[in-house]
Amino acid sequence: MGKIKKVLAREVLDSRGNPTIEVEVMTDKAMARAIVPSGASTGSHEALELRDDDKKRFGGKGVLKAVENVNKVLGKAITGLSVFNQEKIDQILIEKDGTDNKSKYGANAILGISMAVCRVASIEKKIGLYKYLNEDANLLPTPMMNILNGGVHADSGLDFQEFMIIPVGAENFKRAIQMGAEIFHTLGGILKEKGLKTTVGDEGGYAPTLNGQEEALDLILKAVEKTGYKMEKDILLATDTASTEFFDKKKKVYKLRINGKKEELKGSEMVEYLLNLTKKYPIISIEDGLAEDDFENWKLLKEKSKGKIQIVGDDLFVTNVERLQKGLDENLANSILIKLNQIGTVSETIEAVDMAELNNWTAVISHRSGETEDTFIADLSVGLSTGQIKTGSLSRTDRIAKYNQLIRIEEELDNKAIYAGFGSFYNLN
Ligand code: 2PG
Ligand code: MG
Repeated sequence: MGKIKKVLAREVLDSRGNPTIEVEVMTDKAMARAIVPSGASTGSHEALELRDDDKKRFGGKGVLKAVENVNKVLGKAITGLSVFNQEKIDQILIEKDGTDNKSKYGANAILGISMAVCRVASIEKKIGLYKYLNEDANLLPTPMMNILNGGVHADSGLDFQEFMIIPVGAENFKRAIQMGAEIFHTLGGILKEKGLKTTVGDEGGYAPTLNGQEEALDLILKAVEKTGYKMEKDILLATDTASTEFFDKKKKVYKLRINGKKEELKGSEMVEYLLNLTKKYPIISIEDGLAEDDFENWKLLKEKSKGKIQIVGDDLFVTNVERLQKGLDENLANSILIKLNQIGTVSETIEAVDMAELNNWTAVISHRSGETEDTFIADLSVGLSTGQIKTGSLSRTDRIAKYNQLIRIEEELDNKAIYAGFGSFYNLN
């Protein structure tokens, strides 16, 4: 029962209209498919996303090589195996590739298979994917909703990539989504009144032209209040500064606009700038406040924030247990962002979450800026009981699909469901 009969890959499109890989895994009784997402502000230590580099197709972004690797090599390597043996299948794929960063066959090719295997196994068992990951799972994650987009995800002129609201005070997940959507629409109204753009960026948040981080945060505070919610009681803020993107490696400075003025901040000044923002605004979580290899200043930020702020490593850790171990040893953060395609298999992703939790760090399941209709990460966040998910704004179906799946999961769990809320941020290490 549950033996893999066929594995089939094809090229489809992601939310930015770029090619990505979809994989189908078939058994005698069932079939499941998975689509792999793709980042824009990628860390240099991520597993390799294989692209064709054939400029005649999709500007070189085609994934036909990865598709062929699944159809001709990787699929055959796991045909006949039981879909219930996720770890063994992932191990075979890793060994078949044989490189440290999955560059032979592509992390996108490998991950597509890994996710589809996991999903078809849940279909074989006739249970939800989240339940297949853990039959006792009942924790709904607190969503971090990116309602203002900047950095490489938008043309807003904002250097910080993401400005997120977290409905910590909601009584359940469904209510959290309602709160987020109401605030998102109020913010749209405020921007319109001010004559600012209400078009959205890659993750569905507004992308108005603003003169810096403070203006963005002030607008969000105004929107929360005008909607009738209270900062700190109902809503906390988070930011992904994605600092690797504006770090000048040669000069070792962070180049960003603050209140309309171009500034160059040394690492220690960047740390001060971030800490000052947390004093002025109720920011509970800062992701990638420093560049991916600026370890010294990560350490400084962690020390100076004194366990009051969630310090999340994304480009810093790239969902990789070796990088995470360094972070644990050197006390660089207290949280890891989790992205399946940074590492390339479901098993290794679970390993990274387990390692974080074992060390009392938080783990935030995350989408990529190039997403699809696939809702795997919604189930993953519940199945792994991480209590936190970051999956974009309250517009665009590639983001909303994940929220809708979580609404369904909460309904299925009925009175067993627990919404993480404030609990996500208790006991920060
Ligand atoms: C990030 C992600 C998702 P990207 O930096 O956290 O928001 O962006 O997928 O472009 O790396
Ligand atoms: Mg990030």
